[in-house]
Amino acid sequence: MASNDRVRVRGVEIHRPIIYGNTAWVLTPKEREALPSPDHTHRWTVAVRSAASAPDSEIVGGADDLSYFIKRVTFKLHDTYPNPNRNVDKPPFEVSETGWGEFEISIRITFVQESGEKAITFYHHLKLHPWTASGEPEIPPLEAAAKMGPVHSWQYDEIVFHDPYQAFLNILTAHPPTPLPKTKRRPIPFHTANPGSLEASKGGTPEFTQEMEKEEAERLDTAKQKLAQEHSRLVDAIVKKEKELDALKKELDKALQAS
Ligand code: SLL
Repeated sequence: MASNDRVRVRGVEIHRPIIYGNTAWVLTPKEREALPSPDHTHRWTVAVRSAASAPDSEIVGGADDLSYFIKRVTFKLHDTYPNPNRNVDKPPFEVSETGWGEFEISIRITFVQESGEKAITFYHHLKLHPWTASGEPEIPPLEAAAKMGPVHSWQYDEIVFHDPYQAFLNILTAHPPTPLPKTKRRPIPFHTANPGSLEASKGGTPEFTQEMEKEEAERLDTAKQKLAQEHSRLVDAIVKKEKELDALKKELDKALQAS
């Protein structure tokens, strides 16, 4: 490594978009019979991928190979699984399993040595059962779920590097991420932060878009405005109550003096 490679480039912030989450499929009765544990009802894949999808791909995201900046992804599964700590040292950064239950998966990303970055850890709730509009039963019967197709649960995020080492910055800039499509050309991934997207998420392999990012920013803006309104409403109510309290105190003083 050249000596200036170990110098941090101050003031630079560079990010890489990723998605993490899972896709789950209901096992057919035949597939279940073939398993060592026939109580398993689903097959699933949990993964960390690039946000952009390859054209006409059946998988969510994954257009870019992320191994230029990711050295290892460790998926920590539920303790009911053998060797629950699964280290994946090369792409695709994913684990496929079968099972019967949903649980929290811890995902730890270790970056390439040149980065000098600490590993990051976050969580994904493994989703096996279809998303439902509120009011419908939580978990539909398996046969019904099978007809609805695979379940997708994916989160978009950006890994931000502050003041990167020169060597790492060179690596990053040599690998620009594939941009997301501007607008929707496929179903969009459903997310609980946007419950209205249930219909738009149906009918095939979903894909993230730039439009979704914009809409998310707008939802955050609207929520912020609503909070500010609610805050000032409550402040007004407090001021009013304090005035009432003052008036009552004065009345009480008068009554005490008169007695
Ligand atoms: C639940 N809290 O009760 C969760 C636990 C565990 C999931 C889910 C099978 C593992 C195996 C499996 O699906 N475990 O048999 O290897 O819903």
